[in-house]
Amino acid sequence: VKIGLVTSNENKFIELKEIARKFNIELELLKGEKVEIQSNNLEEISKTSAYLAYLTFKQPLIVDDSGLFIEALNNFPGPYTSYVKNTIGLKGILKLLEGVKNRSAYFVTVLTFIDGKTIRTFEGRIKGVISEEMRGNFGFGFDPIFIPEGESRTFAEMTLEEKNKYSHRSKAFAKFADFLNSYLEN
Ligand code: ITT
Repeated sequence: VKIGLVTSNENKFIELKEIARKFNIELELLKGEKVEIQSNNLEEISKTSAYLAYLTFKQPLIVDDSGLFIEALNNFPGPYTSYVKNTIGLKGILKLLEGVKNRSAYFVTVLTFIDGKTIRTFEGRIKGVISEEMRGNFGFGFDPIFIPEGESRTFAEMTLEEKNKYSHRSKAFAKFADFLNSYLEN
């Protein structure tokens, strides 16, 4: 089967395409700016984006909405992760955490699937810690400062395949693939 992915972030597509391949799902990049409402709830944002994208593309598609939640910052930036990336950036986050002992954080991806008959969301989460400094050149976004649980390397120090083994995105996609299998049978 072929499913569209609406995103402006090519790195997401590269990751998801590889994850999808393992489930025999072909992902097609539908390049475009998603409409993102402002809300404190990632699921609500993801669902609305999917719905609005469907009105444009009118084909079975998914959108991926992700965020980084930092415990010591009361889960900031969460739904505002993209805005924070474009404003204070990774350096700004490291600065906010200077001298802070609790560096626990988690990444969440909420995938929404829509096809005109149904709309479903799938969540994936990975716990970890924020590193003391930026490390690594792979990946994108906040990867250079996020160390997943049980690892000593940041996501940006891992190959695509290694990151995919742990990532929030893979976990969300695995749930979606599971759903899609039984959905297509009926
Ligand atoms: P689209 O909305 O067009 O899909 P985006 O990059 O704006 O692309 P999000 O709003 O979901 O996507 O992303 C929020 C921010 O989180 C953004 O700055 C990303 O760089 C970052 N991000 C998302 N997934 C990430 C990951 O796996 N590793 C590191 N940073 C990530």
